[in-house]
Amino acid sequence: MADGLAAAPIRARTLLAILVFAVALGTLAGCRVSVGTADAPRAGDAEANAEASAEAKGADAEGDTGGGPTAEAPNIIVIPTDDLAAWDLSPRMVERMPNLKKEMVEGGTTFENSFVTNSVCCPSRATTLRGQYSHNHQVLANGPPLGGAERFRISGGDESTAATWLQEEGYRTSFFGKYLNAYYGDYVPPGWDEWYGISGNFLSNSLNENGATINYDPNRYHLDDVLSDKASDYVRRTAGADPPFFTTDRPFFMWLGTKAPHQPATSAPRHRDALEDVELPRPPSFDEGDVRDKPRWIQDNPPLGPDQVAYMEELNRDRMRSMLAVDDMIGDLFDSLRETGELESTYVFFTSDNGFHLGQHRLGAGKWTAYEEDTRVPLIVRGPGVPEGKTLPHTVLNNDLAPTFADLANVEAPKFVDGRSLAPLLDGSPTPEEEWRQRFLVEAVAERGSIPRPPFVNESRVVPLVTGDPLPNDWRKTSAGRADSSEEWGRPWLKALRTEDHLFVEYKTGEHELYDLKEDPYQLDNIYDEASPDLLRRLNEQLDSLRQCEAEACRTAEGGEG
Ligand SMILES: [Ca+2]
Ligand SMILES: [Ca+2]
Repeated sequence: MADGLAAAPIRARTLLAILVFAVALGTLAGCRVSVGTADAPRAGDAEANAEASAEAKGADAEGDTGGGPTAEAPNIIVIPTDDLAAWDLSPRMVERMPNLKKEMVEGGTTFENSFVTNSVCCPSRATTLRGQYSHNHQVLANGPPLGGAERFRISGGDESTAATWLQEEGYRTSFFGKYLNAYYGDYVPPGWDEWYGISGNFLSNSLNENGATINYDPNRYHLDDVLSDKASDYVRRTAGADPPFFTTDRPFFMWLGTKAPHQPATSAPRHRDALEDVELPRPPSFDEGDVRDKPRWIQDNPPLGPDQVAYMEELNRDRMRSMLAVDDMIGDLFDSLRETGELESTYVFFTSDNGFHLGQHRLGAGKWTAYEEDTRVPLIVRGPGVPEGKTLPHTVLNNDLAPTFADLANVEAPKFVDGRSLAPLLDGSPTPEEEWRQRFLVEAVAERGSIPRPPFVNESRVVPLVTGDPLPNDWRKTSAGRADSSEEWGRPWLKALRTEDHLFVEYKTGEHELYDLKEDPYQLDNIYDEASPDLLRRLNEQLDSLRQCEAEACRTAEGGEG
């Protein structure tokens, strides 16, 4: 609470000045300076708040009641890391990230069952922005023709996102870091007042800064540090201070998308020698011994070789090292929120765009599968009224973020949204788990569906698979190497149903996987062939009701309220 004390008098004073002046001019009625009632939990000194709130309510009675965020509407910050899996954030790793631990884990609520519905960067990011399954926003892959930032733009997807919804209602909006894949050039998507998007691919060290590309010399600048400085600077220069006369203290919505821990997972120079003792986790699914139960694209992979394992050890350490700069970023961001008196009126969401596998089921380093390793992502939320140091077991999705931002901002989300607001889970009296979502859809297109038709595979053109990088040495023997069409190259097209108890995967090849997650959380034993007809019928029905669902129909098919 101490952090909010400095801010409250400023806000109260500002509010009072605006009211007095507006009333004096007799212009309050019908004007757009909104000082609505305080629905959202509010920061700081209770007495000052009550006073300000009473003033606001009084003004409301004779003034404008619609449009624009209230003076007490919260700031919202979302931090989507890139490729950070839920399993990456082990208790041990959290110990190594003191700011994440203190500000988010101890200061907020951790969702223990948080998933993405399409475990690859670009589709997932479009989902986070629009609150839709990828079959509805139609950004299906990282690059053209099935995905990429350009597809999101051309299809009009970027014209209605959480950013545009909040901006239209008076929020200030700012974007820092990674956007959708294959984003470059001077284009600034709608909805963002300030834009610092990484321009180029995952190796890029360039930012499009409000239309002008700035190249940061990687020998001098660590890009996640640059993003951190820009984000904290944004808070300091725009928030907390007395607004200019005639204007309200408008809340902000911020996207702060890190490069970490995505490959090449370059750490900041100060962290190059850190975490020497970190070891690659080896769960029971690591280098899975018996893969006869699995579909062909897994069966084809030979056991992991020593070189592959050594590579993964080093990559894992680099990934975690790169997260240390993110921890510093969180520290600086919270410092800036405290200094400006904004902390107690700010929600912060820490998450990731997809999970990651590293040796599980004989796969190398990658994502894009329906396995738990790839779909489970961290989600930690801190903000006004959000219980501190708590965990929740509810099944939540990246589909839910955009409608949650809208709800917290008291803005109506469009009807097309498939996800549901998490606000009812954040107020200390969460919806009972049995009344919440019971199941959801995971989808993914064939991994290399976009590369040219045969002869498309040859020695010089082999591209590492996103599902498992690097390829085994004898890649020609894998289903990828044997594929005679681009659609069969890599992991085949899939739709999967995830229930509380089961993961049920249907591939375009006609193959299936079914895991009893209560008995077999590491997905070692595919029981599809021995499952009862009743169970299969039920799972097929549930999958069918989700595979092309839209909006309300998705929520109905997922079960539960919301
Ligand atoms: Ca990613
Ligand atoms: Ca097995």
